[in-house]
Amino acid sequence: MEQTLVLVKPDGVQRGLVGQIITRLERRGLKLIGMKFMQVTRELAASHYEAHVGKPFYEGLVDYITSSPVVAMVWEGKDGIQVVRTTMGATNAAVAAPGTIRGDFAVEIGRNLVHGSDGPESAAREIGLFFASDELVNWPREADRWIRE
Ligand code: DAT
Ligand code: MG
Repeated sequence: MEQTLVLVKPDGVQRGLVGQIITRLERRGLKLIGMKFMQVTRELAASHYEAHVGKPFYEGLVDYITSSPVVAMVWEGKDGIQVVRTTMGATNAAVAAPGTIRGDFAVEIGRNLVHGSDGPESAAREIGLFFASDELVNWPREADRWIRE
């Protein structure tokens, strides 16, 4: 079972889309195991986005993610990283497929509403940045046998 970090970014909180974004992940069949409402500091943003240091959009990206609170979550599921990313849609919301979060609610790359880890290493690293291990809840879900073989 994979775990992945999801952020509802400041635009998602400010636009009142937290519930709709969570609903889409829930109804896909992913399981929520951690959640907090928080302000991202510049220090945390720098760690989270360290792969993008030096890129032309980096400063704007840090300004954006620290501009207003976010909802940070850990979701779990079989192929959970990929399932979250396909539910989110393409990074550039202008070309994200309809039916995805970005394709339905966003229009550009710099206000793309959500973050989802892009692989197992980044997921482990990012979950560790945002959550202590005792903030993640291991719980049995009765619906699991109707969601997975
Ligand atoms: P993703 O968020 O889909 O994993 P990413 O990790 O490549 O995408 O980039 C992180 C964020 O940085 C992305 O959500 C939006 C921003 N970003 C990426 N490429 C960009 C670009 N070319 N111009 C402006 N912002 C960009
Ligand atoms: Mg990424």
